[in-house]
Amino acid sequence: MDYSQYPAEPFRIKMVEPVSMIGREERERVAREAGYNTFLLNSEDVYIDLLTDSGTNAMSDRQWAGLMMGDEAYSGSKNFKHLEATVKELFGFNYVVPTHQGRGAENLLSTISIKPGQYVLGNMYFTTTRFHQENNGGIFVDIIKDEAHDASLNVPFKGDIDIAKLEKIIAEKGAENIAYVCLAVTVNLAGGQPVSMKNMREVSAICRQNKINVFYDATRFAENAYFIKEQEEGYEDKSIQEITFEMFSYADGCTMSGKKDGIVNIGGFLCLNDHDLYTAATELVTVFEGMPSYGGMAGRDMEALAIGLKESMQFEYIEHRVKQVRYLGDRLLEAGIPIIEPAGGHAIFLDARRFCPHLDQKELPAQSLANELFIESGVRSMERGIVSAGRDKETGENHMPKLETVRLTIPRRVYTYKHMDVVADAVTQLYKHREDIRGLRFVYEPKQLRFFTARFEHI
Ligand code: PM9
Repeated sequence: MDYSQYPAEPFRIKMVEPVSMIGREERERVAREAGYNTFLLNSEDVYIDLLTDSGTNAMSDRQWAGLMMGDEAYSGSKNFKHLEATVKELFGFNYVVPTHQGRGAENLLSTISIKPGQYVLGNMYFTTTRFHQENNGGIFVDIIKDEAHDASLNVPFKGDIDIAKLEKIIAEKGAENIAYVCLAVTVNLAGGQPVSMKNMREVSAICRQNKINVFYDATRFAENAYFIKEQEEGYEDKSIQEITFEMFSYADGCTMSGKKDGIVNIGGFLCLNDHDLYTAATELVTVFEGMPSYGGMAGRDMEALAIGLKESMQFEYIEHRVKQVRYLGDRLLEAGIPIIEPAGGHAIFLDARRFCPHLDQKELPAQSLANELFIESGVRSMERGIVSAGRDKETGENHMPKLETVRLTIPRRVYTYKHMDVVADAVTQLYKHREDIRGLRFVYEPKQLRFFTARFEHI
């Protein structure tokens, strides 16, 4: 192994959580009982859990110590003051409203910023984000560059917004009919692909000229900042903190799920610069989350998040984080496995279209592949294809995303390179008999965010 290409873990392990593997027959049984939905498996039946990097992170000794400093006053907790000061220092926004997790912030932002019938522009959709936008009468339009929809195209900054698409839709629909631009850093469903600083600067200039707000989905901001440092000219000598601050200087606010780059198990927040919007958010947060000084979070959790945000910007941490993900991608590519290229910041996405060319998209190839990987090896992953994409709100027809993928998501500071080897070997083994993978169909389809709780059977 090349230790500079794949740096060793920049931490020592102080506490462990034993894992074990059940046998293949049992895995077949529990997968069937879970309706062939990996979300519905019991954690204790899973060997290596790559379902998500959301809330599954290992906190540091400093964060655990922070939990003991929880000020659980109903209002005005000192941990809120710490979180607020940290977010203002790192991101530079005027106002911070805590929420129980990212979708709480999305609910607030969509409700206060979208008038029914307005367009919301984004660099590819995210499930909960688009749900809240559409639930508030918004019409979502994807304006990411076309490259992002091509899994095998290996080019940097595949998360960039297509400037021509942005200008075209403003000209066609009129700036007053656009609620805001939602710019995700990184883009989860495109494979964890980053957005370049150049693109953020251009988007901001156009939107400011047209008086359109730009709100970031900041969920994986630190990973995005690392890619800029590594790959964008002029940023190699800047710190992650400097890059982060510049990134957010081009935005009018952001939603944040602390469960990812905040390196905690729960929490999130909404940031805003505009005082009127902030006032509207504080009025609404009391209805859905709690007082504006806790927004559904315990004091101790706000403390852990304040500390985690700073830790995620330490160079040794974030370099290891991104390169560990890349290591898994490199191992899979060496074995000839089709994945989204280049490797993103939080996960490796198997390209189910090329993995299972014998299955039509309507036979849910990624859902089937995620299940077979669990049965083969005890490794849990997540479908990110037609099932996740859901149905068009107007027509009721299935969205048919070009990317039909299975996400192997790496929790932060939880698994080692050896675990990545085990995962790569498991996928490689399955690839050898991939034509045995059978399609699935729904037996229960929830009306919204169907992927979480749907149930399936073999065709
Ligand atoms: N992401 C993930 O596994 C957890 C829920 S969906 C399976 O990737 C982005 C880019 C996310 C995200 C959650 C949220 C919502 C917003 N934006 O889960 O509500 O990746 O904290 O955040 C998940 P919360």
